[in-house]
Amino acid sequence: MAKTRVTYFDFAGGRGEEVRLALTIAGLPFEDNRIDPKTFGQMKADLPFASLPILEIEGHGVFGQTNAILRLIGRQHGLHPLELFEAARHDALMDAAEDLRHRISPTTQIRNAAEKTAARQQLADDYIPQWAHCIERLIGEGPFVGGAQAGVADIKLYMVDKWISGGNVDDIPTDIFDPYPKLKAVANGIKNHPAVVAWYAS
Ligand SMILES: N[C@@H](CCC(=O)N[C@@H](CS)C(=O)NCC(=O)O)C(=O)O
Repeated sequence: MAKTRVTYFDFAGGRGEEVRLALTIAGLPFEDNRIDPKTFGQMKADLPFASLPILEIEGHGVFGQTNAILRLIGRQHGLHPLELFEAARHDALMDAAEDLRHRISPTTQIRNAAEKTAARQQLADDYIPQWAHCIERLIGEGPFVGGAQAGVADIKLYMVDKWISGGNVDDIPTDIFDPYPKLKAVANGIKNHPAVVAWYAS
């Protein structure tokens, strides 16, 4: 089997954790290369997109862009649809997870505390409920995006829910996704997936 290595920062969240979980659910052994942010600057210029995560597969090269990595793993291991129209629905949800990140992440750079709170309250009042409503409409019968089987789109939604419902973003209520049972079912399905439970227990 080709050697596989994931490189990301040393925490159980963000885009790198999505890749780790995809490989974990796929049952694919991988080297979990966790780097110190202090050393990131030295490697940045050599990365495909000057960012992490990256996935290295022996004999195939180095891959960047999280959703592309997830789709690669997903298609290889039955975690992403091969049928084009169904894949487009999963892809849309994956890209929407990135949209949400791109709305919230810039608020971490706001130095003024009152301004930061106001920006996040605005997101909590407006953008995030609209986002969750759109996600809820697209999920289908559940419990996962593709029905009975978990896939990489579910991992993306799980990570978003873990980030926000886990209280990691001040001023955004941790129960903001509670009115969206399909989204919560997806998140809980990944959280309680036997491979994920085993991953966090190890
Ligand atoms: N579109 C890229 C974004 C990657 C990204 O921004 N990664 C962050 C960590 S989650 C990073 O490397 N930040 C450091 C930097 O950009 O200097 C992806 O989806 O992989």
